[in-house]
Amino acid sequence: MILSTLLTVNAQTSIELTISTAQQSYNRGDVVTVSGKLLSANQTVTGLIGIAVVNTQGEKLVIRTVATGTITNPKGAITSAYLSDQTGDELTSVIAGESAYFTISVTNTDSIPRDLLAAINVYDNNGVPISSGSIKHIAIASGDGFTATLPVKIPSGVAGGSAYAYAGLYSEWPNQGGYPLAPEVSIPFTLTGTTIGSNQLSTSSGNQGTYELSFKLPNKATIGQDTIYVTSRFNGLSTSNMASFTVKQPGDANEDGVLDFNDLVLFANSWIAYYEDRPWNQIFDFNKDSKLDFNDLVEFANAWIIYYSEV
Ligand SMILES: [Ca+2]
Ligand SMILES: [Ca+2]
Repeated sequence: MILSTLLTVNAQTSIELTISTAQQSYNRGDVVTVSGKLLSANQTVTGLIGIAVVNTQGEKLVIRTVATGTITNPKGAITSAYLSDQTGDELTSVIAGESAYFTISVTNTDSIPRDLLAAINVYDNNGVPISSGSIKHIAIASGDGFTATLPVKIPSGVAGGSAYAYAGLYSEWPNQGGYPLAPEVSIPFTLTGTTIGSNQLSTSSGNQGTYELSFKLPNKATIGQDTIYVTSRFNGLSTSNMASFTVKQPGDANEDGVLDFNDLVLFANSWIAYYEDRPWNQIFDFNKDSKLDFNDLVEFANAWIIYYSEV
């Protein structure tokens, strides 16, 4: 009797987080879109989703929080977050190739002591995640918090113009079972000293229990498998899920992770085959129009230039 009651309660409070990506494999430079739903007892609910994307070398590319609706009682708060100098004085722009500093103040608004991990994830004007920084303090008492100035290295050669950093607050890294404690705070700033980008910014959205996040893979993203970790906590229950996608080098027809003369030979062979109406390698159909023509040659040349550029 008691057992069956417990089982009923568990079924009613079950929590689930779904995740999917638009594609299973992406080329370097492609826009990746991650989406899913937060479900409690099979109904979509409002909560915070922590998202971490880790590449095949274990490096964190993305660390973000997306809400699936309007959050009313978070367990923590980011009371301020801004671009600053080393001493915490506010700035509006940073030069590519130099260190940036972000000053972030966080509070434990829960009734119990909590570990607080504050993270900054910086994106360039093309929506490419370029850098991150973090700090963790353990056992922060209820109502207490801290302020920290986090150094973040901004690589040279990133896309300049309007850029964003996102400040997040977690119980631990989402790829280590942590969940978000507060809605993320976006920090607009100007990135100078580099070529202006295409203003194709990273986007995130969430409503009615759903979430979506998009970002652009770096042109020099590590080839291999990236793993996406998503986590949430709803009504005292934690949940997590994961998915993965493969990162490929565009034009790498022999799939050895390198773009070189061997791939150029395969391109030439496909070109001849296409015009002789024989089977050809679809990997070279960059614009996905089922033709192999000048447009694809231009794309192949672009991939070649990017592959052999310094940044
Ligand atoms: Ca190759
Ligand atoms: Ca084509």
